[in-house]
Amino acid sequence: MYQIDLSGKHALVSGVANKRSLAWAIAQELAAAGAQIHLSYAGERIKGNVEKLAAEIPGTEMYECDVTRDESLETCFQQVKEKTERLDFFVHSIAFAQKEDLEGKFFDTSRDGFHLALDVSAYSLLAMTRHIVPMMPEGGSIVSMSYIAAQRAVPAYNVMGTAKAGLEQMTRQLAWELGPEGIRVNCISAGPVNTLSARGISGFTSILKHYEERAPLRRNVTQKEVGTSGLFLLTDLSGGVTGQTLYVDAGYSVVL
Ligand code: NAD
Ligand code: IMJ
Repeated sequence: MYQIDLSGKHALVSGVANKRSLAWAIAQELAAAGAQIHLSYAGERIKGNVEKLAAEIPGTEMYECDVTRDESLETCFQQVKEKTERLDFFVHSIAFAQKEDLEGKFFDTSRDGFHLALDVSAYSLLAMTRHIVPMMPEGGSIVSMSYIAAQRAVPAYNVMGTAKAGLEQMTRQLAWELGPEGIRVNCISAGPVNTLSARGISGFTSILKHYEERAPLRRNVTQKEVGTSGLFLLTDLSGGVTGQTLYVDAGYSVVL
């Protein structure tokens, strides 16, 4: 029987807000394979939620990390280092744009709105990776979360598409830079999943229906499927894979 044993391995997973979060799906798969889980969360407002989830996986550590603030990043990684000197896996599952920038005209995006979306959703991968690389002296694996709007025009996704295009480019550039250190860097381009970040979007239900009709599998992907793909990209199962964007979208992206 084939078994993945991650006991003794440490994973830092960012972006858990509640039980629907894609980050939580990946954390659950890592934990089921035996990894020690470290969760970073955005702030006080969601701490209670994350505490309840963390309690489901005994031994899980939690750290506050608002990626827009350098002091918060510093404090977070100081605290992580007090718990573990080594990390094997890092999951970046963070995105944010102002609501108004996901509704109006793309060309009306303000300078501040553009900066905020790119700062939270793309730059934060660099800022966190900078802290993580020294904690992966014997190699490791990094995964972030993208969406097809990085490559295609998608109604209303606007500045988030710019951020995801950046994230996919950063995945390739980091893969090149960190390959010699034995660190692989990939991203998952997920089909739509009903999470906090998706459900507020006007017309989200019709987007789910559109995927169901058009995707080769004639259905939407599940949170669990994003979780198991995360496990694949993080572990040696995907040993030869780096710099890639893996579409976990029921095949939607291959169809005209
Ligand atoms: P989610 O709302 O559960 O996760 C988004 C996370 O970003 C939250 O935990 C939130 O706290 C965090 N965040 C926002 N601002 C932050 C900040 N300043 N500092 C730290 N954290 C911050 O929703 P999700 O759908 O699980 O999103 C996770 C990732 O998956 C995002 O990158 C998203 O773009 C991507 N994604 C989602 C879908 C989907 O349909 N749900 C599809 C493709 C890609
Ligand atoms: C988001 C906006 C527009 C269309 C969208 C999405 N589609 C999907 C999403 C079709 C699937 C969800 N998604 C992939 C995201 O990355 C969402 C990011 C996001 C969501 C919000 C909502 C609340 C808010 N700011 C946000 N910032 C980023 O205030």
